[in-house]
Amino acid sequence: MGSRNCENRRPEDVLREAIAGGITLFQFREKGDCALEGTAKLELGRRLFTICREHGIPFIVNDDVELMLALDADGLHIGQEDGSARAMRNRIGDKILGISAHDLYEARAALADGADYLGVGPMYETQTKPDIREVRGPDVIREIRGAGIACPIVGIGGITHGKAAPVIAAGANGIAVISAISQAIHPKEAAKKLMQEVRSR
Ligand code: 3NM
Repeated sequence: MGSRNCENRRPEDVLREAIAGGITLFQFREKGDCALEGTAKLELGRRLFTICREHGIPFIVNDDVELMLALDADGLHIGQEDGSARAMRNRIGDKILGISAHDLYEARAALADGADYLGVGPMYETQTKPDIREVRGPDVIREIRGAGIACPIVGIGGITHGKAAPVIAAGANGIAVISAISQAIHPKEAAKKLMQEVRSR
């Protein structure tokens, strides 16, 4: 999540509520129209990182290795279009490296390049990311697991309450969501319900 996903609320408040609702990891993803850049992005990242630290929540930076290194955050997440995964692995040492994968081929390549976990999506249609790939649903995760890949996997893309369980049933360890929490009227309650659904599997 980043500032663009929070409508007219402060990202700090949304994050605090999400943590109170039980999220287990946070990824700072400052993207989209009018996304913050430079010092403003660094400062928001620092404030959100501080909140995560206070609550023992790992903090991953999306697609900005310089920011990740500047904050000494817990890890970096990159997509397929974000440069060489192997080069990123070399730059961040033993920090967490997450890579987005959309099929078995990309999953294998990501692990060969040093990914610690995979974000697999899009599970469902979503308005949050304009340039998503074809929606193939939880079956992609089933296919990756079927090939013997045992690394941590989170499903992502359009996951809302009621749609998390099929993702976990397909073999994911968890789910990654933006709007289902950041756009909820009560982010804490939204996170809590999603967590219950994930844990009920
Ligand atoms: N990556 P929401 S889908 C950031 O398919 C992102 O790789 C995706 O937001 C992928 O939970 C997505 O609001 C958007 O749908 C996730």
